[in-house]
Amino acid sequence: MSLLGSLVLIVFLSFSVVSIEANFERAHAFIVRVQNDLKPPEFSGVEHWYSSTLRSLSSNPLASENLTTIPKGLKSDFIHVYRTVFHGFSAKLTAQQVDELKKRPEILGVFPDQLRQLLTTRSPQFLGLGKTVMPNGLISESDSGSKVIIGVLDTGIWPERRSFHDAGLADVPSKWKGECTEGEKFSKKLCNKKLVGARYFIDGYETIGGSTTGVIRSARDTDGHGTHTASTAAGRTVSNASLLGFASGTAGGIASKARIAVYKVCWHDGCADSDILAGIDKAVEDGVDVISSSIGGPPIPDYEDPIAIGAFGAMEHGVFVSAAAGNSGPSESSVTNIAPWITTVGASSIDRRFPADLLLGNGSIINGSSLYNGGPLPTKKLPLIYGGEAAAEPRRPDAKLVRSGSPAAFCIPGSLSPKLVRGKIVLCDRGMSARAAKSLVVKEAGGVGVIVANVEPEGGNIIADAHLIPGLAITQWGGDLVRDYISSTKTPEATIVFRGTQVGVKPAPVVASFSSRGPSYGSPYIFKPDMVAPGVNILAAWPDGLSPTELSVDPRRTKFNILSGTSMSCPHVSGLAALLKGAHPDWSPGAIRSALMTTAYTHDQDGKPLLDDTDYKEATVFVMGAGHVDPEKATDPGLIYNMTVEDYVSFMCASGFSSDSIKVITRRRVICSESQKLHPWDINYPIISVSLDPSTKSKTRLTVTRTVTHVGNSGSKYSVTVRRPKGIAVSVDPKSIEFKKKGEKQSYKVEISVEEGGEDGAVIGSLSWTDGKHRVTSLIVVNI
Ligand SMILES: *[C@@H]1O[C@H](CO)[C@@H](O)[C@H](O)[C@H]1NC(C)=O
Ligand SMILES: *[C@@H]1O[C@H](CO)[C@@H](O)[C@H](O)[C@H]1NC(C)=O
Ligand SMILES: *[C@@H]1O[C@H](CO)[C@@H](O)[C@H](O)[C@H]1NC(C)=O
Ligand SMILES: *[C@@H]1O[C@H](CO)[C@@H](O)[C@H](O)[C@H]1NC(C)=O
Ligand SMILES: CC(=O)N[C@H]1CO[C@H](CO)[C@@H](O)[C@@H]1O
Repeated sequence: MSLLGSLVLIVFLSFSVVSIEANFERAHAFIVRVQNDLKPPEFSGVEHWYSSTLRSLSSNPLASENLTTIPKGLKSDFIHVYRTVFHGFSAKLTAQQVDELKKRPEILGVFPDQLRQLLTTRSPQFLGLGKTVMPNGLISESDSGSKVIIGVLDTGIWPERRSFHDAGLADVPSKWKGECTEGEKFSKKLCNKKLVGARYFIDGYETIGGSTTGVIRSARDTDGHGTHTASTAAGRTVSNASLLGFASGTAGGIASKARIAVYKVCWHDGCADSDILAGIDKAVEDGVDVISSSIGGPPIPDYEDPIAIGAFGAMEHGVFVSAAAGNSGPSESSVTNIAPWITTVGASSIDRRFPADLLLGNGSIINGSSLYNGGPLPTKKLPLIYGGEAAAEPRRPDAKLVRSGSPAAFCIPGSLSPKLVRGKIVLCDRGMSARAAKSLVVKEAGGVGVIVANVEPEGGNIIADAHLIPGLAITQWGGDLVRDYISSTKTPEATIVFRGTQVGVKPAPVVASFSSRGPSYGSPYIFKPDMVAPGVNILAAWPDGLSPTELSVDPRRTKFNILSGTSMSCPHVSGLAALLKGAHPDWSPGAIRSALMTTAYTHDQDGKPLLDDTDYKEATVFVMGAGHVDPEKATDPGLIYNMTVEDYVSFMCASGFSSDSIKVITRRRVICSESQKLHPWDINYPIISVSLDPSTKSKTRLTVTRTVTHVGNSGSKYSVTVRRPKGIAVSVDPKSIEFKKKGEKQSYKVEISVEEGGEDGAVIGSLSWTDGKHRVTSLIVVNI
């Protein structure tokens, strides 16, 4: 796990323990899944029934004299009641009450509420919404998603930004049933034909004990994350956008006419599951077509994850759910949001950078990146020191060399000695604190420049920041070289040259080292992330009153900011899904994902394999799923691998989920025996994955079945080509398929077997169906 990842985890753990103990003794917030069809007829509605159930529990919190411990603003027995994608409620319960509830026949599951986190890499960084992802044919075919509504679950919105104006937009689609909830600094008038709805959900967050200091009780965004993601997915086109002059040009979201509905579920300390679920529930009830959720928690089994369960309900209603994969890469199996019916998005770079060079005293030039907008440093070199050797605490006499891992090495506040740092450029290791905060620490200690160096395993993923003093970010290898240089001379010195914005950078795209990876804990047959999209250096709208570094001492204000994270890649796919839905209103969420996956590319602009900036080796299927999204091709994929609710139920049966676990997800009884004939590898997912074992005779060959739906307008004939995984034989039957009309389905079988001399590990190949015009590609992954 990355240093940043462990820091977040530590903060999260200590936070939840403290809050539960301090605020609520032993009672805690829970989400309760109820089987609604068991409601006795004497209750007029489910809420009445749930309420009666709660009041029948021993030491009911509302019935007791400790009523005062119920948080302010919690007016009823419930935190939330869920009606659409999830049946049940959330409430504050003691352990005893939970036990009592679990014994009741109608209770399908009781989940402790918890906080999840936003998935930016938290510090200002990069690039603009490049032309790389602006699909022209798709834009016109879908009318930029004008009839589509995207529900954004995030920190709210800054509605006055130009990105959210509604000039020239058609009327709000008639299916829209949502509302613009009034609140602090947010009047109903702020909604328009672009921002069609805005709600906020804070009761779960308050119950769990999240900090409410300075909180604005409305959908207004005081964090920036939600404004950024909403404008990435669906911001209007705004000319003359830039961050402090960087990445200047026209900024626009992917689906620039799609409508935005905001569900503010995230607050200062994170986002409570109970509130996220309330957001999804309302969004689907309101009539959104796409849900965009750049929020993540630890990966947990689907039937224990209320968000995965809510997303299942959304999928049943035909709503496409796209979610961020997480920023805990490059650790293996770090991917979050792993439910098979969620589209999980990893992050890659685009072809725009902000180059800055570090010139060392011995003549070496190290390439870096920066959004520093102040004056240049003198060309005459300045003294250079490593933070690890400039600690404020007394230095041990033997501490000659590099003290990596110490607070001073990371330039943590208060760790640097002003005496050692004054007038110098300071090398700080990335991690343990926000990158831009390091420049503030150096500045306060009297330093004149800062170098933020990646440490293992961040590799080549350099994130540029709008530092408060001249500063730049460099790679892990650059950092090693600078430390070597510092220890090789008595008078280390350096200077920094800033080179503005550069486009057309190669190679691009490159998968970001922070992007969370598979294999997924969920299932070896579903790949997470499913795909990658731009998530490095993304320029999008930013609220008033916040600096680009998010540091309170930073006086600069800007209408756009540059951020990185899978938080930024998720809304790219949400916007693409809106365009695809606009062009093809009858497509299911599974069809939209299939179109994005079978047309994704695994090669960069020069035709070389996509790289992973951890080590600049080839990105594997566990890092990028099917590959990088290609919007133009996705609009006309030729064939799709559709997935229905029944497909997912069969898959859960075939994967060995118990009927009870499945019932928790589906809300209805499922008898598995019927569908168990299916093997989990037969799920109609656009990547084929099997496990074979050359040493066990019965496991050296497998047959996989897939069904394709023809979505082209006229009849056509497809034939298959196979790129065999190393040491594996693949045979497809039939080898060609003819379709007479749109909507026709055909199945094919793939026999996969191990040949002599197969290697251990995962070997990867692919099969493509082509009709001369389309190319429908599925990766084949064989685990040996
Ligand atoms: C573009 O933005 C810059 C800085 O925000 C401003 O100084 C300039 O006047 C703007 N130009 C136009 C044409 O709006
Ligand atoms: C480093 O930067 C210099 C000057 O900006 C450029 O000429 C050179 O190609 C860069 N090297 C790499 C490896 O990007
Ligand atoms: C500068 O010093 C570093 C570290 O000792 C070394 O790797 C590099 O080659 C040197 N550069 C030149 C131009 O000598
Ligand atoms: C896929 O399946 C769903 C659910 O059965 C259906 O509504 C849809 O029309 C099918 N085809 C496509 C292209 O989505
Ligand atoms: C009925 C009940 O639970 N009373 C408790 C209320 O809270 C105080 C402490 O805050 C306890 O001492 C009471 O037993």
